Amino acid sequence: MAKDLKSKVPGIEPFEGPAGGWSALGSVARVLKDQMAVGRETAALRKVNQPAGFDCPGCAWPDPKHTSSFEFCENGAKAVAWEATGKRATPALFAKSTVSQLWQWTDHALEDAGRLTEPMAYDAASDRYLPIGWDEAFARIGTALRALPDPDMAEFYTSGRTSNEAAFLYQLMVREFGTNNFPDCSNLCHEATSVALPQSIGVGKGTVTLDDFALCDALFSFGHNPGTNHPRMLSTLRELSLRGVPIIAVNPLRERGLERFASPQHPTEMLGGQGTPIAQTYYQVKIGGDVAFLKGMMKWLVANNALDHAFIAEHTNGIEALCQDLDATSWDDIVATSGLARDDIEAAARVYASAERVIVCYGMGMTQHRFGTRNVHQLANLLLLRGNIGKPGAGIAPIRGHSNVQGDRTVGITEKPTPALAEAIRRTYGFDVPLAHGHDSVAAVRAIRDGRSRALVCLGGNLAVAISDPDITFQAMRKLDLAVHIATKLNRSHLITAKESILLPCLGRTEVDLTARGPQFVTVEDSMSMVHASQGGLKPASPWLKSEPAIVAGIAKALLPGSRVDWDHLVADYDRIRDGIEAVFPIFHDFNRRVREPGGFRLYVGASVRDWGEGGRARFLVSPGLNEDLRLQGDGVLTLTTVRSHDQYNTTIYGYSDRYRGVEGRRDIVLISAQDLRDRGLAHGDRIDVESCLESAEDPGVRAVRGFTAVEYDLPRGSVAMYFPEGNVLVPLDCHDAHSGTPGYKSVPVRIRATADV
Ligand SMILES: Nc1nc2c(c(=O)[nH]1)N[C@H]1C(S)=C(S)[C@@H](COP(=O)(O)OP(=O)(O)OC[C@H]3O[C@@H](n4cnc5c(=O)[nH]c(N)nc54)[C@H](O)[C@@H]3O)O[C@H]1N2
Ligand SMILES: Nc1nc2c(c(=O)[nH]1)N[C@H]1C(S)=C(S)[C@@H](COP(=O)(O)OP(=O)(O)OC[C@H]3O[C@@H](n4cnc5c(=O)[nH]c(N)nc54)[C@H](O)[C@@H]3O)O[C@H]1N2
Ligand SMILES: [Mo]
Repeated sequence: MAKDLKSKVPGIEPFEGPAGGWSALGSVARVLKDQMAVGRETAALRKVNQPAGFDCPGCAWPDPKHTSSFEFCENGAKAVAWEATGKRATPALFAKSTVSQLWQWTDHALEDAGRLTEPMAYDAASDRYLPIGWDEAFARIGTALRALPDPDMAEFYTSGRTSNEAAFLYQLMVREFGTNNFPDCSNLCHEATSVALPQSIGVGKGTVTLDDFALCDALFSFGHNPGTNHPRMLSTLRELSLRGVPIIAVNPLRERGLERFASPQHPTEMLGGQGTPIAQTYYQVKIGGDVAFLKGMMKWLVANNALDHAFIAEHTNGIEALCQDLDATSWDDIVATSGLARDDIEAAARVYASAERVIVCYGMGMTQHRFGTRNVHQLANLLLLRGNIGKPGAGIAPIRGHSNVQGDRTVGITEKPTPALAEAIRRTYGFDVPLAHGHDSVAAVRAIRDGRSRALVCLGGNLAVAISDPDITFQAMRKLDLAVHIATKLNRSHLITAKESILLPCLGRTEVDLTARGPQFVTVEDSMSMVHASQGGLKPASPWLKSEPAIVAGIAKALLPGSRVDWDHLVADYDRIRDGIEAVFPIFHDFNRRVREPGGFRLYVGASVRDWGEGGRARFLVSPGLNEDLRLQGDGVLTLTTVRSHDQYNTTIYGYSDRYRGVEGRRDIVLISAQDLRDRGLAHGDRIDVESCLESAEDPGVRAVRGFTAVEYDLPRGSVAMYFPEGNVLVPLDCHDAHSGTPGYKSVPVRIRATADV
């Protein structure tokens, strides 16, 4: 598209540079200046991902072993600056502004108020949050929870920045209380992975380590945006590219980080301007067209006898059914659904077949669909066809989001406890664990909507904004008896007040966590099952903050007067919590010793060594068709995906610059192809309304976003994109993957028309 056309719309100007480079350095300098605590933050930055430092809260991409030089990362620097900020949201702020006034602030402004400094409780009479002592806060929470007729009427949310230690204590408290209601951010994220991969390969985690990337000879990237969401991965991709390894990107949007990267670690590249090319081939698949693309590749492999027959015979079940399904799938349908030519898909299959060791990476573009689980099954099928799981240099790599989202699940945050977990907790702590399955995130919000749940406790996060259908969700949460938020910063969920609402401010990763027995460290697990220690060094943002483990223990003591757990003993010394984790989860054997080794240790992942779990074999799983629900749409319907901008961390809006996509100073846009604009008689820059075509039996009504600006963009015809969370109003709660509950944020059928002048 012509540059002059683009510049006519305010804030829209194509970005020609590489990912990384000087623009990334400039952006970090700006955020440091804006957060007004340069000394504190730059001290913090020197400790990111160092052997004796703290784990970067930015993402779950692993660290190279024994990192010795600071690995520059724009995303990480922003996440650290945002937490280590000099700004404070003190009681004075809450005295000045009522909750109704704060509600009018933008999401950016709310968090930009700075770190929460004291426990606060909502006072309905004055519509204000007022300071409250810790003991009083814990007592009120305990009383309100115990007043519920049934523990299953409370929901306990976890966001994935929480450490293993805090998460373990939290699930212990909740289970002793008597429920498995554990909605968590993973339900909104990689749940499709956690459901699909155990069915395919016996374990719900990735099978590769960072070392495998040095050995692979082809890499496929499906539906993730490393330049923005896991920038440290770009160093790995750059090395592959320089080694001549083909990188194949499959993504409806041409993401700059997958195109080219200038590494700030390499001064010569910074001088050169355009950086290192990343993807050898870029397939702009239609939104939701990945299964078609994958089936096309697999059809070619079968037709050309490019399978690893020995591996298939020894290690797998189900090949016949897969071949029948591929036979029954026509190339015409594959081409129509993927939006790609047969020759191109076959070319991708040839690259795949000529490599001995292939890694497939994927993110939210695969999981956040009504058919997320089916997407992940097909990725596993592709790898299994050539024995690309369980050997060096090959495997599957789900790219996790939050820095400890994987660890939280490993240490027991799950609404579906196994009998083995229940038994291990009973043996270790002497109480019976409920076995009935609890609520995931969508089920929790539905229960709140229907009045079946009356209390919500959140260990971090911003559930109301992160989940689908905010209009329904906000209204529902206002009817709660109790809302508790353990948080570092103020966000919109905190302003949705219940009869009793309590805000508990906690220490962040960057800060010293001191108990009577000395400074403590916590542990986290990255995307590749590496567990390591994280210890902050900064002075806490306020003297009243408590650590997450201490807050959980405080609530537990108030909630469970006759508890079988000695909470004070555990939180005095986190080694004791880790001993508990090891007692309940044998894969953590020798935890306290192994985590003290530089770089930590890797948890056992069976599929990495071709141990396929129950049944002894990996399974080809068939899902007939090509996600036909995408095509039941009628005339003029487009498929909308919701993505992160370059200047946000989930619901945390750092600023309004989506640099690599050429968007500055705004978020109220819809990216749409020239052809789709023309078909509707629209032009670049027109104001448009987006209406959801998803009907909800549970919550009928029109879901729409009005007055956004159409931005002509290089996208496949029929595919449009806007930002998360602005797009969440278009997704009804009951629009989710049937198997994993993951909301279909990435394939919403919508209609677009010009905004009517009023
Ligand atoms: N700076 C920053 N870092 C982050 C986060 C953040 O918000 N900001 N969030 C963290 C979290 S919790 C997570 S889960 C990860 C998320 O990291 P990503 O998985 O990269 O998340 P998204 O921004 O949602 O981007 C999804 C990508 O999928 C593509 N896509 C959309 N629909 C489809 C489709 O149908 N098919 C295919 N093949 N591709 C599609 C989009 O174009 C986009 O490039 O990042 C983590 N890291
Ligand atoms: N439409 C659409 N919706 C989506 C997505 C999408 O791609 N599209 N992505 C989904 C995904 S992948 C995810 S993971 C969810 C994210 O959902 P959440 O994890 O619930 O949301 P976050 O925005 O990460 O949470 C931000 C808040 O966490 C708190 N916080 C930050 N650090 C800490 C800490 O160290 N301790 C504690 N206790 N609190 C802390 C701060 O108060 C901050 O306001 O959103 C989901 N929603
Ligand atoms: Mo996520």
